[in-house]
Amino acid sequence: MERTLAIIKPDGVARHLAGEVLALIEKSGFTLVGMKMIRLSRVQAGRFYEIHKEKPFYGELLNFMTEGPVVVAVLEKENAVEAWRALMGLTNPQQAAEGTIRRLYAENVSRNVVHGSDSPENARREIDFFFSASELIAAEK
Ligand code: DAT
Ligand code: MG
Repeated sequence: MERTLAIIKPDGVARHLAGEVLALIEKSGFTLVGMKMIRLSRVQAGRFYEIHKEKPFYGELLNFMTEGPVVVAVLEKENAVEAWRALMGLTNPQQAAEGTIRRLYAENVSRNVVHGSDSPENARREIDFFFSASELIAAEK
């Protein structure tokens, strides 16, 4: 079993899409093993997206990610990282496949409703960024 980090971004929460997104996650066979709603500080958002700090959209990304609350969740499934990226769809909703969350709900490339880790290593880093061990359901033995 693998774990990955999902975020329902401020646009998703503000547009009352959190339930829809969680329903798609559960219908796709993921198990929720941790979840909370938080408002990111600019410092937190900056650290979370540090890999993008040289990108032209970094400032816009931090403005967006701090504009309202987000839902952060840890999802468990076989190949969870890849499976969650597949359910989210490509970054740009115009390029995202039919039936993916971004194709269904995202307004554009910067306001794209959801985040997902892009590798198992980054998933571990991102899960640790938001959750302590006691906030996660223990792995099945
Ligand atoms: P993803 O979220 O699909 O992993 P990413 O890691 O390349 O995509 O970028 C992180 C976020 O930054 C992305 O979800 C939205 C924003 N972003 C990426 N490319 C952008 C662009 N060309 N213009 C505006 N925002 C962008
Ligand atoms: Mg990414």
